[in-house]
Amino acid sequence: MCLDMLRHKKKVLLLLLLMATGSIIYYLYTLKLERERDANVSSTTSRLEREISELQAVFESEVIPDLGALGRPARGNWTQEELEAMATSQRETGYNAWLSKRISPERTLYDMRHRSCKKLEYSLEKLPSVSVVITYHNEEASVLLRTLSSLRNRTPILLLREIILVDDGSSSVDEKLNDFIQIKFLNMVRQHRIATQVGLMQARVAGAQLALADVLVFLDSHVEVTKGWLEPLLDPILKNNRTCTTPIIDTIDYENFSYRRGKPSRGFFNWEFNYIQLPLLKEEAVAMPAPHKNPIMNGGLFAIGRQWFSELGGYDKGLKIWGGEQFELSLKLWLCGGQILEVPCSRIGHRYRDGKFQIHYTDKDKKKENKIIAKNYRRVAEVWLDEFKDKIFANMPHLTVLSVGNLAEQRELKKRLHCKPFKWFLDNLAKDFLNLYPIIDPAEYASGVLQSVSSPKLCLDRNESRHEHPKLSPCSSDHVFPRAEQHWILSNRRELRSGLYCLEVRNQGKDVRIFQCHGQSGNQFWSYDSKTRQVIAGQMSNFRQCLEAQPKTNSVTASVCDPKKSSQQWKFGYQNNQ
Ligand code: UD2
Ligand code: MN
Repeated sequence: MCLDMLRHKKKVLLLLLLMATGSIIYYLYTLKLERERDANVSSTTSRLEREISELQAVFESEVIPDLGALGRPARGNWTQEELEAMATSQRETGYNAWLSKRISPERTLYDMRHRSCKKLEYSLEKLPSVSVVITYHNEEASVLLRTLSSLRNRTPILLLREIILVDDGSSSVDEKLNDFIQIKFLNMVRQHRIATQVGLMQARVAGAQLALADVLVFLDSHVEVTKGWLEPLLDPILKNNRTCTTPIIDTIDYENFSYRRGKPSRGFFNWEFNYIQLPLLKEEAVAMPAPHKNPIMNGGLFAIGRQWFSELGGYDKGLKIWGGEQFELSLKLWLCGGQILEVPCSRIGHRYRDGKFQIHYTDKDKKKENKIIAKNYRRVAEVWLDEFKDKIFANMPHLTVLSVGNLAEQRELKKRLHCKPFKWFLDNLAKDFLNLYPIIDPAEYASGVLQSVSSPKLCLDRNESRHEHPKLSPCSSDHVFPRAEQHWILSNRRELRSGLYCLEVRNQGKDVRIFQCHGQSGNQFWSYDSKTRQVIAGQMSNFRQCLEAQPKTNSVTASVCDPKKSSQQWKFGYQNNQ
């Protein structure tokens, strides 16, 4: 019995010894694993750190600390050489790209919200999270990085599910920049490249299709968001999921990158499809900074429920490259049961471009681009403006000679969603609009070249090089979409316009000159008689004179009208009564 107990004790002891040894071995093993992991982690961290600093050297080494901080104008004691570099970069891109590289992507911005906005409190758990969709075509690295940094630095992390960055067929892929974005913003940014440019509309739709969050926020690639920008944009969507919200768009100066306050407004378009801003209604101004109705969004910066965006079919697939999509989406939103609210407590800065700088998204071929934009406009007018489309066509007659493509899908959608007519939009959202932009009955209108009948190789040219003196120059081959200096529009105000300039008579009709359009009729009043082909100046019959070609001097004069004179006869590129 005693012997048995002794044997048993020995066994227990042995077992205990075995267990202890096992534990020690296990402990040592885990210690080793931990050490290895630590070594791995620190080698990964140092690798990451190394990579970051290498890439920082590529993209951020020129940054001058505090330059442009708080959104102040970025000024410095620049040398002559530096000033020239700035001017060159601005000529090439429409903004001071040279300076942009020197302003920190993490720069601070002054909080310019209305004081009552700063007091608003939101419960972040209740607000939906967002997928920010940014599309770009050939965007400058420093600009893109500042856009992303501002988002990371000024968005509550709980609400920012992801940033989807869509490269819409930029001419070259910057692998280094892509790596830098991945490392710098870790798993916040998802990059998607579309190999061949599809235009901002379809690129945004592609981004939206990748999105995971319930709310989409679309932004241009050259913006900076400011403190508290997101929460007030989400609140109205939470209350009504067919709401689209827009921030106040502040201005980032294209020359010195200063951050300037934008005004609250109600967006609209005039009868030439230019985006315009109407003043707030009285009651809206009083209720500031509460959200107010925004008939037409500016286009680039807005938040919308993912589901609602998809029910609306995203953007019309026939819209290409750039332009007009803001009208399409806004009209569709309002007419098909939704609403757009501008939210003054949310402010985002947008860097516009120098107005003199023309956008070039199609291989620098301006003419091709104008045609694409014109076609986009025509599609929007045909589908959404009903009988009011004629008001647009009266000002932009060239739209009517373009092939508009298939509209069946858009019309089907309009029916399916029981969308209201455009008249409802005018009556309910912009009664003041018609007072500001009255509908003038379209008179005869025409657009394109003015080709001399007596010298058919020559066309009227606004003569960019010799200010104010129009001339005759060899006609562009395309008579409806000629080059800009030969493109004349007989507007429904009866101006003979080329861009911002108008043809006018001076010295009791002796001289014909080019001057900025003054909109006062008078010496800028013209008509075109399609029977006699005369271009006639003056409103009163006793004051009428006709435009006459002087091919010997390649100039034009105004003379007593004589229908037999072929030098007074002109062919217009396109006339509405043809
Ligand atoms: C305004 C809008 C813009 C858009 C445009 C009309 C604002 C602040 N901006 O002009 O969002 O609605 O009106 O269409 O409201 N892009 C592409 N692919 C292209 C062309 C452009 O991804 O083929 C990108 C471009 O890089 C930019 C965005 O689309 O991020 C808008 O283009 P923009 O900045 O030239 O337009 P913007 O601000 O002059
Ligand atoms: Mn833009």
